[in-house]
Amino acid sequence: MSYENQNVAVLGAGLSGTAAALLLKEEGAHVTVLDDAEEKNLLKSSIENLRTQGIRVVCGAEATKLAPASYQFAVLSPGIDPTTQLASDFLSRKIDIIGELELGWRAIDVPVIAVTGTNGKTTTTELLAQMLNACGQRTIACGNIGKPLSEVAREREIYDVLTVEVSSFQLETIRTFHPSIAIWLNFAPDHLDRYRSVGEYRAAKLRAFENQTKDDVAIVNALDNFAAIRPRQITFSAYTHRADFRLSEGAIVYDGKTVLRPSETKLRGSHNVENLMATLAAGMVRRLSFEQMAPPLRAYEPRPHRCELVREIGGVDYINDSKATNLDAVEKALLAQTKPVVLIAGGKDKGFTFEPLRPLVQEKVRSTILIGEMAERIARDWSGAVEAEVARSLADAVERAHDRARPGDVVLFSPGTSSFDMFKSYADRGDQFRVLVQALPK
Ligand code: UMA
Repeated sequence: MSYENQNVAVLGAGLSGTAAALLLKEEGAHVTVLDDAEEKNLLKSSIENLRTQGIRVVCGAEATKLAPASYQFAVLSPGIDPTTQLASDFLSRKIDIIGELELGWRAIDVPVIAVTGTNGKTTTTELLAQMLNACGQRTIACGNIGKPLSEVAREREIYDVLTVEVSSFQLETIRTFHPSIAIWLNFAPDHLDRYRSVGEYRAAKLRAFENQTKDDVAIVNALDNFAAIRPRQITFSAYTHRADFRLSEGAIVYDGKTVLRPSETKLRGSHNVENLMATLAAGMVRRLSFEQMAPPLRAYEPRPHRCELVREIGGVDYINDSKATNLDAVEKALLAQTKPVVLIAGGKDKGFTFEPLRPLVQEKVRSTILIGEMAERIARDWSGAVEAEVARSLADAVERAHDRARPGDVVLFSPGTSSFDMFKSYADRGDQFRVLVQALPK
């Protein structure tokens, strides 16, 4: 698609904004990147690169003072809430706004597998991409996983299919984005600091199916309900037998036949069984045989920060689950534990209470150490259910956990909310936890 001589504003100078700006520039547009953070707080090399390519970059308070009327349309980065001044100035003047995912989609000519869900998106996207490549179908894991679709479009590599992790933030601003296969892993409350209700969050995610037709496929969790969508549905579940892919005597079964034993893979927990099921279903739609798919699935190494065993010290396992940024993820991590847990949790206030975890915490957790903005709130939510203490920092929390844990326990760092009150990202938070644990005495 050509944007020759169009004036386009790109909102946000992060990964998405940079990729969108470079793609638009290559397609002939006059591009201005607006970011309301001070320039000194942005990645210098990235801003310099944009300017070298002839892209105007305006940061800080100046960014919200430019006249939106001079732009034909704007591209919004997913992390920018459309109600912020930067975005709403465009919306109120009826300037067309699309998201970076939509921009990338318009520039590619390859079928897309979209992976969404509250948890498991990144694991499934990566698992699927590795499996497809191992089976000779050229693909790349991209989207919310870290490499924006617009960057993939600009690189012009040849792929048979793209494996795209899609977040609710990205789906909010699609128009024509049309995956031939859409995977819906699961749904649980999250991002309530951005959405007014759980229903609003779900509605954003459901847009993954919006442009699908009856010739497309939706691979969906059998415990969810999708009566109103058009694509053919393939269901999976580790919890009910009323699903196309289901569990029987520890094996994943399809059409009455065992297709894979999850215990032969390096993934653990029922949530990962469902991630494997969804991956097998997508491979099946792509006409792969289960015999072809099993070896790469068995070889897959889980990513860091997802129930990652960091170290064992004096009979205590230290587990980094920093990727747990919502309650559903903590629930899954706790359910996967067979030993008494010393739990480190807490972080940014995302607008939800930790109360729903109370019964499970009472059952599985011996002691909790709480950090971040939400520490006091969680202590109140779990008061009387479990011993709780508030730590001053992650270092203090790790030291306290080391003191509390007895041989045979597990210290589980599963925060249950995002990291941005104390860290750059969940990965930064998990890396810091790992370093602190490695430094503990034997
Ligand atoms: N900014 C503003 N005004 C605002 C908010 C942000 O100007 O009100 C600016 C910031 O100063 C910054 C830029 O916008 O310079 C950041 O944009 P962004 O938050 O959209 O982040 P990107 O670097 O573009 O990364 C985004 C995704 N981030 C979010 O959705 C928050 C990345 O997902 C994704 O990997 C990347 O695009 C590539 O597609 C991260 C994420 O946390 C991993 N996603 C959420 C999740 O998984 O829960 C949805």
